[in-house]
Parts: sequence; structure tokens; C-alpha cells
Amino acid sequence: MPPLIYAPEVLAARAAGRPIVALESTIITHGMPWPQNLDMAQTVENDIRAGGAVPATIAIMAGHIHIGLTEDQLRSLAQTENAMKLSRADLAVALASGRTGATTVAATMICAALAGIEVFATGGIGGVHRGAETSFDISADLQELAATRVSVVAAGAKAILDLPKTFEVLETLGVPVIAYGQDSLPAFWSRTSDLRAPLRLDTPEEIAASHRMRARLGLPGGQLIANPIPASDEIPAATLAPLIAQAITEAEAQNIAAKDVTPFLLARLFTLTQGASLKANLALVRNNARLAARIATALAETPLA
Ligand code: PSU
Ligand code: MN
Repeated sequence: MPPLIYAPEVLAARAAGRPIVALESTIITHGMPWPQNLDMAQTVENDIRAGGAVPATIAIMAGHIHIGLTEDQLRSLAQTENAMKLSRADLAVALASGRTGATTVAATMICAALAGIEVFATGGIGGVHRGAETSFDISADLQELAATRVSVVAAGAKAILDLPKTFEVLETLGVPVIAYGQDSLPAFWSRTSDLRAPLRLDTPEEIAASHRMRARLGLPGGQLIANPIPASDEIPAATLAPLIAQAITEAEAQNIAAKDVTPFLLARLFTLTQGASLKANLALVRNNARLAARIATALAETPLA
């Protein structure tokens, strides 16, 4: 039996068959600074409740997988400096040795699936980093989407990445990339990109139906729902391009590698945009949480077979 601990609110939702939306914790510990990270985590949980679903923020604490955190646990995690960033490779070691840490998209998908949760909202997934042809830095999030049956609502992949290569890899892995309500792929802080989305759906009910159809077909793996940031909150891609390039140059000069790359770039973008990137990041996560609540609600009303 996996070492799961459910928060009381999640336990009650499970017993009543109510819709549940998983949330990750690396975005809290490594994606945003204190105290905005706690504000984001609480606000997003409340968005899911307002959407008629129950939030389950997932983290590893003292050797257990927590499915849903209490207010005190959330606050404590948000203030933890040097929390572990746990992906698929790290999960078992961290649990077996009684550690505490945050789950990435990949690890959150694994834990959500163990808990029977089918929908998960985040900001942006990890992907293929620029220069991956020499660094080989490709996020384990992509492989997880191919393996674990959870629909992930994100504003695409983070724009610090090589987006064309990221979507090529997802295509190779057979992951459905579904743009919500538009023909082009969103680019995290920006609504659109010049990449055409391979698939498009316009309603939460259709997304829920295709999630169920994958199960009926016996296909492992999830769906990536690429949900564009609201127009009023976006930062134009042209404004960001030189700042992203500068942050990447700095990362290379400082030999930032492996797990540290994404947190470094996000933190630098925060400074270089004078906080605008963080504001947009909050808006897009909230937007994803609202859509995820609607998908979870539709799934709760869609029969399993
Ligand atoms: N979305 C955000 N901010 C983040 C992340 C997602 O808006 O910080 C995190 C997720 O946990 C994702 C991770 O899995 O960044 C990607 O890290 P890497 O590139 O090292 O795989
Ligand atoms: Mn990486």
C-alpha cells in the first residue's frame, strides 16, 4: 500500500464522490518567492472550491504522501527553504528515508493517480530546455504525461523552454496536447504562440469524455490541456523574449544545471520583469484551476465505462 495521508476535506470528498483537483507543490517551494507563494497556493485552492470541486495540494512530508494539506501544513511548506524538489526518480528514496519535499508535475501525477484523482492543475509543465541538443535537459514531466493517466491543465509549457522541441517530444510520446478554445498553442505568460495546436477542444465536457475514452481504449498516459492565460493578464511574447534570453545566458555563465535551471530562470524573470512575470503566473494558475474544477465536475458526472 502506498503511504498516503488524506486531508480531512479530501477524505470527505472521496466518500461523497465529489470532484477533486490535484495541485503540485514545487511551484510553491521552487516556482515563486515567499510570501506570494502562500498567497497563490491559498487563492488557487479557493478558486477550485468556488468551482464546486475540492483541492488536493500534494507534497511529501516525513515519509508520507500528503493528498491535500491543512492550512498550517501549506504555510509551513511555503516557508521551507531548501525543500527537496521531487520528481519520479526521487519519490521512493524521499519517502523511504522519511524526507519532506515538494512534488513536480511528474511526481504530482504519480501521487494523484495513486489517490484516484484524474485532474491536476498547474502553471506550466517542464519540457525541453533550449540547448538540450548539448545539455540533454528534458523534463521528466513529458515522459510522465505518456505514462500516467491524469489530465493536466497548464498554460502550455513554460516559455523559458524550447517550445517547438517540447511539443515535438510530446507528439513522439503520443501525448494528446489539447488547446482549450483556440487553434494555437499558448506560451505560458502569453496567450498564443506561432505553433498550431495538434488538437483543440472547447468544453470541459469534451475534455472529460476524451479522458474517459483513453481509459476505454486501454491507453496509458494523460492529456495535456493547454489553457491560454486570460487576455487581460498576458505579457506579450516580444516583451519577454530578450529577458528570457538574458536569464538563460546568466544561467549558462553561472553553470546552473539539472533541477536548478527552472527555479533559477523563473526567479531571474521575476526580477527582470519587476514582478510582472509573477503576477501573470498567478493569473494563469488561477485560470487553470478554474478549468480543472470544471473538468473534474464533468468527470464526476461521466460514467467510467
Ligand atoms: N509551473 C509553474 N511554476 C513552476 C513549475 C510549474 O508555473 O515552478 C514547476 C513544476 O513542478 C514542474 C517543474 O514540474 O517546474 C519543472 O522542473 P524541471 O524543468 O526541472 O523538470
Ligand atoms: Mn531538467
